[in-house]
Amino acid sequence: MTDAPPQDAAAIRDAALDALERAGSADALEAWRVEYLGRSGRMTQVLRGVAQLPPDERRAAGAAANEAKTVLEQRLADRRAEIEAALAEGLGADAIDVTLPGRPAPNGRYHPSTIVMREIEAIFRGMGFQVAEGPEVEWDRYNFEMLNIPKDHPARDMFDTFWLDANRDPDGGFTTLLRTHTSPMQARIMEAHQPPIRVIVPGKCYRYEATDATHESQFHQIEGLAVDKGITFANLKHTLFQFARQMFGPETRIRFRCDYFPFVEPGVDMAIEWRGDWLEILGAGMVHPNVLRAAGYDPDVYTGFAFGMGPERIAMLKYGINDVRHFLANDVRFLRQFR
Ligand code: FA5
Repeated sequence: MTDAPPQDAAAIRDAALDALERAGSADALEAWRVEYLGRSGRMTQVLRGVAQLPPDERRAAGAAANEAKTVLEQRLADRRAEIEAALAEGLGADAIDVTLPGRPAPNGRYHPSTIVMREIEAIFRGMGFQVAEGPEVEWDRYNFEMLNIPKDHPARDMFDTFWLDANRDPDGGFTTLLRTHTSPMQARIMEAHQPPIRVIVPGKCYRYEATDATHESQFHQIEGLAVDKGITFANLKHTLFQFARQMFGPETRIRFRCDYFPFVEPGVDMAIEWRGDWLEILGAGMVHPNVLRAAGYDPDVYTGFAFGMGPERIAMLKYGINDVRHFLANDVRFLRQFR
């Protein structure tokens, strides 16, 4: 309560309306309400002051004060609505439309070579093979010599080689290269371990090829090697037969034909029957006695089999890919077809 003389309701109303126009936020509106219409607000005080007026003035002053208060309340409500509408409009501009379809965040995928190599690895792991990896920059000694391919051996022509200039022998000949196959790991593994050995070796290989639909200069191979007492060609056949059935289906037929690789004897290539055709998928054979000997094994005690396959060629069969060059072209339209 205040003892101050009653103020002019109309003057306060006009000042209040003026201030209300300048209040531009919900907080400013609330401050305005407290100032004019709150418990001790200025208009509230005018109304209370009416009681102190002489009786003959009360009725008119009371009516004027009540009317002024009603005007202020009404205008406050309008102003509140205006500010809320402006706020909603502003929000609307930045609002998130939850009905829009989401922007896709594409997941990465495995490369088809990786998919096929993992599948092959899983099959051989299931048959008790370990998985090993070896260097892509290799010595002539492992890539050729220990595999029964001495210098000047014509079989070197089977492998168009990227030679490296890093090391030369005393005659100036190259001694290092990008491995042309995963077979050097046969020699490395036998040199470092004693039988029994059952291992597969996935990895990159390089050949100085004129590339075409079935030849890339970089590709993968998966080498297989089993060495023990009493390993026979029947073990090789059985292992590869089981592999083919798991990889290509339980009805898959396989065919072996004689082939020549200096590091096996006898040597074969294996084909599978695929959509009515026989397609070669790997080279294999019994580890040559010279290779066992070079690694320090006695070929009269130990025998072994080895094979080498190209996962890109296998992926081409499985997925119907018509050109090996797609694998390294890095075209996402090709790559996103595989998962
Ligand atoms: C070899 O490389 C032998 N080391 C395989 C082997 C291992 C035989 C153990 C006996 C015992 P070959 O050159 O055929 O063999 O290659 C084997 C596989 O590698 C081929 O069947 C093919 O699938 C793949 N391959 C070879 N060259 C290329 C190439 N340029 N592009 C893509 N894949 C290739």
